[in-house]
Amino acid sequence: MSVGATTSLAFSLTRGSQIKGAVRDAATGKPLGDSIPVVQSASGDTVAGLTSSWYTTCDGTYTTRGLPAGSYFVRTRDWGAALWKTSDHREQLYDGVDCGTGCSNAGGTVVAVDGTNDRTGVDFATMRWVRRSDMNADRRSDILWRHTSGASYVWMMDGLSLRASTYLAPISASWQVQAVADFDGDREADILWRHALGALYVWLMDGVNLGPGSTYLPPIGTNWVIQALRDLDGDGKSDILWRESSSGSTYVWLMDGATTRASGYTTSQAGNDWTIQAPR
Ligand SMILES: [Ca+2]
Ligand SMILES: [Ca+2]
Ligand SMILES: [Ca+2]
Repeated sequence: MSVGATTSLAFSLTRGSQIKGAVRDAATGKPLGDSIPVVQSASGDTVAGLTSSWYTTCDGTYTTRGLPAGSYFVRTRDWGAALWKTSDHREQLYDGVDCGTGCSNAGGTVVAVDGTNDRTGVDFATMRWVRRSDMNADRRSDILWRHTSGASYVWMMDGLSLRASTYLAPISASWQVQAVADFDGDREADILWRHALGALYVWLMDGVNLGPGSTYLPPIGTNWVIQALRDLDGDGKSDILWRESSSGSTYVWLMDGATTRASGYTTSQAGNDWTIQAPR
């Protein structure tokens, strides 16, 4: 038996190109730290093992390293989608092609690199999924029924079909559904009730069940009418846009679950001869 060293195992490494960019929310411009830029070859194969930064960091930026010279397509992917959960943002193919989920390269702009120099500015501005009455966070709006007796019933929809259906907790017919919106940002719709006398109550839903934290909201006169429930500050939680019926004044509650985190008149006001068309 001989013992010795093997010599002259030489490597010649090529640096490769980097593709750099950022992913932001299209509506707010806020950086998205939950996206995964995916690099694919022109034939559609994912370029595996070459990304040292799989996901965007908290400032929304990303860098993929070690790319040999070639032509690539780059698209965003969401952490949620990667984990087989519901994603927050639609996927996007560079340059600006919105494709919801499962992007193909059709219509995308080629990102060419020479294997040495970096390519910067491969940026994305992606849209948040619109969910208005999605009770089970599957990105499909569901249908909430109310019977004349006061009973509430949900159809979990998938296109034309029902995935499931069930009654909700009983509540007096004196309470009316004001809106269905996601107040706590868990992607599952919550229910805002208003009593005939004006009281407000939020059901923070866990699917079709009442979750913890369901409670009354602060009192407000019945001359104030809910105009819309939308996310006005981009934190992923629906807020409440109020309008006073006689003056037309607009007032906002920024919500965090069933808590009014902040509130105030909008800094500009419009007279009653103006009607809000969106959001509604
Ligand atoms: Ca749904
Ligand atoms: Ca919710
Ligand atoms: Ca909000």
